Formats: sequence, C-alpha cells, structure tokens
Amino acid sequence: MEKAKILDEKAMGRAISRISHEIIERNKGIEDIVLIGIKRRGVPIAKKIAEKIYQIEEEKVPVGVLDITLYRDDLSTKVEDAQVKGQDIPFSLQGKVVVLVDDVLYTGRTVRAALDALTDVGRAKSIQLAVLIDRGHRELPIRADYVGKNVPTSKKEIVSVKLEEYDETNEVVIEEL
Ligand code: 3GP
Ligand code: 5GP
Ligand code: MG
Repeated sequence: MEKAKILDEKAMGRAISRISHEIIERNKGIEDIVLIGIKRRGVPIAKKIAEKIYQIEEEKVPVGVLDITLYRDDLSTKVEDAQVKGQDIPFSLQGKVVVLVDDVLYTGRTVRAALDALTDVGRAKSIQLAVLIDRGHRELPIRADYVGKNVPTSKKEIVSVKLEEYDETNEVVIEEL
C-alpha cells in the first residue's frame, strides 16, 4: 500500500543537485574526488551526482561500483549482516577522497561492509558517505556526510526508491509492509 510521497522527480533532482554542490564545497573542488555507487540503486544516483558535478565544474569524476548484499530474516526486520559480492573500480583509490553513494541508509551494515571492501582496494585519503534517504534505525556508529532527505520511519515501513534506470520513474514513496 502506498502511503506518502517523500520526493517527486523535481525534489529528487534538487536533492541530488544540492548534494553535488555540497561535495564540491566541502572538498574545495573535485580534484581528488571519486564516487563509488553501491548496487543497485546507489549506482544511478552516483552517476546523477557525477553528471551534476560535470555541469557545475566541467570536469569528470570517476564512478566505480560496489556490490553488497544484505542478509536478513526478512526485509523489514533484523539485518543479519552485509557481504561484498563484487566490485568494479577501474581506477586507483590511492590519495583519493572517496564518496560512497547509496539510496537508503538504514542500519549502516551495508556501509560498514563497503568500508571494509574499500580498505582492501587501496588507501584512500578519506571516505565520505552520500545517501538519498536516511531512514534512521542505525545499529552501527555510521552517519552520512550528505543526505538528500531525512525520513524518520518505523521498522515496518519500506522506503521505495524509484529510479528511471530500474523503475521508469524518479520518486521516493513510503510503503507499509
Ligand atoms: P537497491 O539498492 O537496488 O534499492 O540492499 C540491497 C537491495 O535490497 C536494495 O536494492 C533494496 O532495494 C533492497 N532492500 C534492502 N532492504 C530493504 C528494505 O528494508 N526495504 C526495501 N524495499 N528494500 C530493501
Ligand atoms: P543498511 O545496511 O543501512 O541496513 O541498509 C542499506 C541498504 O539496504 C541500502 O543499500 C538500501 O538499498 C537498502 N535498504 C534498507 N532499507 C531500505 C528501504 O527502506 N528501502 C529501500 N529501497 N532500500 C532499503
Ligand atoms: Mg541500495
């Protein structure tokens, strides 16, 4: 059952635009920036941020991919853990500022696994986190540096992130299980 629209297409575009500006501002440019999207929906969001940064700075930032799978009892309740399934990072992380990008931040276990994986890939200068939606309920001491929208949720709710690449539309709605 659809409950509430959190972001429509325009609002999503504005959130991604703001995050892109914040990344540039906080890092005083984009010289050392690389983006890593977490599959699946973190990847098109990372690409949208890269496009926006290109519009603003007229320079390309590399975009890599991490594939991390969650193990849980079911999608709404207990997250067991997260494991790295694969990666496509065809550039060096040495000395880079890595901005991890995901659609939803929840327990933080996906990001923890991503940090582990990145440590194996190379010694980044620093790692930052950008998420479209922070729905709360963290189980680890992880927070995002860039947030499209904070959406307090109950654990029974699902944040449905729809992106044209997978869902033919760009919007975020909250659904009840
Ligand atoms: P996505 O990144 O393509 O959106 O975390 C891996 C996948 O599992 C995610 O894919 C996400 O959609 C889905 N997923 C994980 N937890 C939840 C949840 O609580 N609700 C919903 N709807 N999907 C979830
Ligand atoms: P975490 O590891 O922080 O618990 O969960 C983060 C990952 O699970 C994200 O990659 C995200 O895709 C997915 N996730 C967690 N909760 C939700 C949710 O409510 N909706 C969607 N679409 N994905 C979620
Ligand atoms: Mg995701």
